[in-house]
Amino acid sequence: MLDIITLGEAMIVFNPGSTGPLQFVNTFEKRVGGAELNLAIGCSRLGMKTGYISRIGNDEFGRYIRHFIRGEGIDTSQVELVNDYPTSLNFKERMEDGNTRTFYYRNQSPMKALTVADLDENYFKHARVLHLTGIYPAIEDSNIPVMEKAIELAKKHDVKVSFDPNIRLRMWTKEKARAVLEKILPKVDILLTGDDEMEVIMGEKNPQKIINQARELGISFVAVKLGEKGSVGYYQGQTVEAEPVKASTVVDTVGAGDGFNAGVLYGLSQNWDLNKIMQVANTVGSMVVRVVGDNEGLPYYEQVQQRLGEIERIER
Ligand code: KDG
Repeated sequence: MLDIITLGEAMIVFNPGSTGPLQFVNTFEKRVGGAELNLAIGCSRLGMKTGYISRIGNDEFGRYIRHFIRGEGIDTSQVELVNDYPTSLNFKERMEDGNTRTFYYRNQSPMKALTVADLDENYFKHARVLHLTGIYPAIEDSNIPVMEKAIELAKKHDVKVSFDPNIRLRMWTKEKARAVLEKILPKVDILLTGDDEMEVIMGEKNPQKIINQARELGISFVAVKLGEKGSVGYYQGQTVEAEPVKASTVVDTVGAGDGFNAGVLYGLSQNWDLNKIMQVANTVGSMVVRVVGDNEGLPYYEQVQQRLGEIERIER
């Protein structure tokens, strides 16, 4: 049985060797990224059994990514290397204050090779939660029916659907994102979103109003991420406004939301109360931004406990 399965595209991320505008950066470091993969890594490090459904290029980068995913203890039985498309890339620009911009090279995405017929029903039968994002349907229109089929299989086998809109405006317009994602929302059980993303989809930025609308759609768990202002969660009749957890230093904000999501899904799997779920999720998110890279800063559960002062951190 897998606690979490997720579907999406992994990419090679070229991290700049220096801060400042990308045109003046001369060296890059090869890393791995992709929102759904970051989430899977976060969940795996926290202690959950995770599986990843993906297609990557049958090339040097694709082979490297598959090793990397396996190294994180994630099941790769549904990851295939395909011949007709190269592994996607993105180049990151990082400013001194930790702010980033991402430049994608992914219009020949290997995810185009994943069809409805490729989804293995048996994989869904043995999963507890399916996590999806709005990035996968933004890559290519033909991904939309595959995503719908994944949701249908999840519903058929009583697998909870977790969803983060992760709206990437470099990949589609607000209008297109809204048209596609508003149809997904009524099928979601766990909504993990930024307030600005719900403004695009629901026309609403206020966390309480987002929660109200989400509840009307039948969504049982809602977390609204507010960046430096913390987050607001709703579950089983209770609303919690969770204080932000201050990061000791901010060097790279990419992946913080995925870390937050992993914290929520871990907390739900442990049947924690909402206060604890939100506190741990904020803590995981804050630990990601201290480290350069999209997933390198994702903590193991023991490190979360140390950060919360629950257990002692022994240096040497
Ligand atoms: O959430 C972080 C991801 O967005 C990043 O790792 C890679 O830009 C990316 C993407 O499209 O998944």
